[in-house]
Amino acid sequence: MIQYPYQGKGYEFYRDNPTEYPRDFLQSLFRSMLRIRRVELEVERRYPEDQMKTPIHLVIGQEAACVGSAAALRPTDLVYCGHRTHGVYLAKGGDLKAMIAEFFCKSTGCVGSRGGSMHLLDKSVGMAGTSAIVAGAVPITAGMALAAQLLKKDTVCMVVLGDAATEEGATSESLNFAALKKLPMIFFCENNFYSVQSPLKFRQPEGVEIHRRSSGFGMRGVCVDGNNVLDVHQVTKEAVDRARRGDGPTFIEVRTYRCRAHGGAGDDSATGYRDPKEVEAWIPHCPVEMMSNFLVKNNLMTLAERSRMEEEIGREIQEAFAFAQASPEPSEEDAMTHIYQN
Ligand SMILES: Cc1ncc(C[n+]2csc(CCOP(=O)(O)OP(=O)(O)O)c2C)c(N)n1
Repeated sequence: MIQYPYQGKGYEFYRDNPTEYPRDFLQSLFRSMLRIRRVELEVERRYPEDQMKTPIHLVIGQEAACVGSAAALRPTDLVYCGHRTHGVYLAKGGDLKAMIAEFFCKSTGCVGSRGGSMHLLDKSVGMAGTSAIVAGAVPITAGMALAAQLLKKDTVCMVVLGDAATEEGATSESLNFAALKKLPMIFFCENNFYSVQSPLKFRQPEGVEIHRRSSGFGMRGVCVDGNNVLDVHQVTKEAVDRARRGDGPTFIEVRTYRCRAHGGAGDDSATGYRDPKEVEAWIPHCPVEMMSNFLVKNNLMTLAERSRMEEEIGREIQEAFAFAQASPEPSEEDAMTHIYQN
């Protein structure tokens, strides 16, 4: 029998009392996950055409982590994340057309074609930035949280990091500093058990639980099933409330699974670093389908409502690609803007 890396209660059932959330809210969580999934599938389908001149890191399988956490934040709260950006950016409210245009290196891209998929940002919704340097986002977010604290702003700052980013010194330093200063910050760790093709078991001592490390820094650490959007939302909301009250940072570990290759389109399990059966074993725990089943079973969404969402999202995605492809290339003069020289 295949051992799942983690079997949270979300794999068997959702929260005991699902109706504590309004129907509209529950549907919006589902819709947001479905939208990310559909965008990712379309990006993946078109990627081999080689028109998108950017590396990509698909988030298929990890949608609940992106959506559940972002839904606990206000638009004015700030999020910074690593290289797996698409889901976090969209969940935080980033503009889809500008994201796709960025992939196509067009002037209408969210950073004017300067960054590609690993440097998305949309300040209008608090998507403060993303970084290709593993753990690079962590001290930057601690700095943003320090600024918010010093300026007495009511802002919570969340960094989204992978399990490998917890192995970097910058993360340890930031944990210490954030705990010391009681920063209004959340360390949101998406543990998908892999760093490129290196499984966690080759990188960290057996028995280590990532979220427990934070207690060594004097910081609260919690862990939930990252494929259960309601559990993710619940723990993030608690962390946000604590941070806003001035009670300091929280480290959240959510356990989830990357269903595609580390980078690019398709699955690379056949190269031998993970058993393709492990990937298959996660299919029944798909965050999108689990939430869909839960909503339908509890009469919180009809299949007709889901079909309508699929249609609307499908149209929106086609429009975003058409917009990106019809957009102009950046001009030569534009290459000289935002450049610092003294
Ligand atoms: C400082 C640094 N070291 C190495 C790399 C190469 N690299 C890119 S992504 C990655 C793995 C990151 O794994 P994780 O943080 O768990 O995130 P995931 O890809 O699983 O979402 C590595 C080692 C890098 N970009 N930056």
